[in-house]
Amino acid sequence: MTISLEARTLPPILTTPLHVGAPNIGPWHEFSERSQEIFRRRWLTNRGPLVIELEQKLQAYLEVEHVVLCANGTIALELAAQAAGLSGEVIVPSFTFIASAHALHWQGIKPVFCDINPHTYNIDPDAIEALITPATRAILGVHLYGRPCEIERLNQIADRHGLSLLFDAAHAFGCRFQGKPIGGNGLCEVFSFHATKVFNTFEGGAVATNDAALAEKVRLLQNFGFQGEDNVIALGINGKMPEINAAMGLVNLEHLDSFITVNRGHYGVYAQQLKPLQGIRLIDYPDANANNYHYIIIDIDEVEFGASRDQLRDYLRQHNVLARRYFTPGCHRMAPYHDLGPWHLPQTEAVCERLLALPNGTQLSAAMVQCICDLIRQCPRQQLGAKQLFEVGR
Ligand code: T4K
Repeated sequence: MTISLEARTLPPILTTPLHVGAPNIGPWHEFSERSQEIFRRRWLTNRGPLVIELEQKLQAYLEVEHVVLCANGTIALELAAQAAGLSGEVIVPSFTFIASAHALHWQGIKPVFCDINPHTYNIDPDAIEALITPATRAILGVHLYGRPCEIERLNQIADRHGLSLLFDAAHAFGCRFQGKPIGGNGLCEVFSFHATKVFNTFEGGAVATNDAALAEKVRLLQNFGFQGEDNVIALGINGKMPEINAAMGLVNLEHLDSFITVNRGHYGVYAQQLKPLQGIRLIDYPDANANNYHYIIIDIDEVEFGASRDQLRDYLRQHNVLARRYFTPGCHRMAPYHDLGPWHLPQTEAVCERLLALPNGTQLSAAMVQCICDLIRQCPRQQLGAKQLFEVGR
């Protein structure tokens, strides 16, 4: 039996497109004041006072000794890899944004893709040791959706095999692990402050570390390798953050708590509204590790829900809800990595078919979240079971 549920007329509040990743932005007048300072000083980039101020504030916020602001998260990952002296092979999950792999490969390192734990969506510590070869130099864990990796187990594996441990913490700004902010684990943790992140500097990123030598090396490499005014001592690049980006960061940092509060409120509405829907599971953020609630990720069981992830995505897009398939396909299926295989990543393959990211953030009101959930409920489905018919009829 096929039952099609007709969508209601589009509610007026969903008449403009809702993006996943619409930026959270502090008040214009605060940014304008900071920008005027930059104009007055005529100091635009190359570690100006606003970059220094933001680095200091981030060190305090992240409870780490060193934060080096960078032009973006990808270049921050590259700088971290080079400063750490990595080469050969680095073990990394395939289920992540492509930049985690690209940053390594741009450094001439082969990313060796590891499967994920399907319950956490993070790198599976049980799958790592089988991938270690004489060429392996490090593990790059990714705290996907801000949910911390199994940090202690990764530490143990890295110690046992003499590997470096680094983290791609692009999603995890404002998140905590066992009461401590994400930022101080492993050799370093790397953040993205791209427009779409919970905390943005337009574009931007940072290497956070408690290792003074590593921080110094990252600073050297992000400024062409200059020591002093005219002496280059290493193969560097331009990876610096301009002042205007730091101005945005200083404003947004003041308002970060309110952004997270809004995210958390919306997450609560999603959780309540989606709970009765069979076949849809909102990924959870256990209280033990504070999260920034920035990612609203649903895991769709196609058989139970009666529509596939892609059918639901298409339906939502028709109604101005621009849901995203973060992160499909896995990195291993894309260029240039599919040619570096074969890869055996059954959990990654399965999860790639099921997850969908929904809008969140200060662009939304609770009523809009409610409308998105209504749309999900109204998505045309096949072979509705008795329980679903009951839910739909409520
Ligand atoms: N590691 C991980 C795990 C990452 O997720 C990322 C970045 C990185 C490393 C690298 O960090 P960065 O070098 O980027 O600092 C987006 C972002 O560009 C990327 O930063 C992010 N992860 C990734 C998850 O998402 P796209 O290609 O999906 O972006 P795009 O342009 O489609 O934007 C996403 C949505 O946001 C769109 O639907 C529109 C909306 N949007 C976007 C921008 C830029 C806005 O509403 N306003 C905006 O200004 O990659």
